[in-house]
Amino acid sequence: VFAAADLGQTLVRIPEVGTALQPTKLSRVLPPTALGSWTVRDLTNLLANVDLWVEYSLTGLFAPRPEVNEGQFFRKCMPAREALERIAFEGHYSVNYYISALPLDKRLDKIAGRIPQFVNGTADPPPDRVLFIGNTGTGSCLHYDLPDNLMLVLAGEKHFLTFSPDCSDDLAPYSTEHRCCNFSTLSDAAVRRLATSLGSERAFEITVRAGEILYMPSCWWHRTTNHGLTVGVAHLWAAPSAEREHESYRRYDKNLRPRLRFDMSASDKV
Ligand SMILES: O=C(O)CCC(=O)C(=O)O
Repeated sequence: VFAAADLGQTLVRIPEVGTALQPTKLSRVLPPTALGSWTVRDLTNLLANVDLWVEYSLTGLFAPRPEVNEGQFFRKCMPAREALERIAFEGHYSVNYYISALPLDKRLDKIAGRIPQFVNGTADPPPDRVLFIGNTGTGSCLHYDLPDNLMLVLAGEKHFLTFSPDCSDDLAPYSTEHRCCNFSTLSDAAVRRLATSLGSERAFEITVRAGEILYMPSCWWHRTTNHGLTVGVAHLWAAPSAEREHESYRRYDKNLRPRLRFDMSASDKV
């Protein structure tokens, strides 16, 4: 991945990560002027009355695992204003709310326009940019993606626990009709135990702070947790290496498809 961010007059070239195809923070940190302000008030003004999907649960990590999570993890469509209030005051509600993987370029022009534009080595912008907004304790359970990802953290702090692609057999992936095999069925406690038992080349942690950019290569497993009100944008490009991995990605899909079903489009189940 070779990316650049257009910061007004200056084109900042982010150095190529090189041949070390493992999750790496890029050496370039975006200056505060390029990050902008991302308080709850700013976000509320920018999103105004947009309706969006919010994940929520009593425990922090939203985990779409129907066999264990029935009745524990939910999604609901609500006005952004309400979602952001719940995120800001989650301690008061005793529930974790997470705006997760919200497509940025389709409906959220005002926010999209404030985020530095990244391009790859052939000057293509990412086909997908998705937004994550959550408070302390929220995050995403262990999964991997086929595209390469540059995760830009605009506010707060995002912790990644990553596992190399060759750990897949230890991580018990599953698939559904809607999803590929890219989610683990292990509990979060089991994921953390496994990480300590594997060598640091196969499993390690990275903290990404406001202004920092993490390169997450295709097919690397990752689990995230947010600290403080955290705003992050994932920039997703399908790299040539994704093509090579495509077969193993599909393999689990075929083998595991009949076992589990989960309807991500289902609305609030409370
Ligand atoms: O920030 C998050 O919670 C998840 C980010 C992520 O896993 C992704 O973009 O693939």
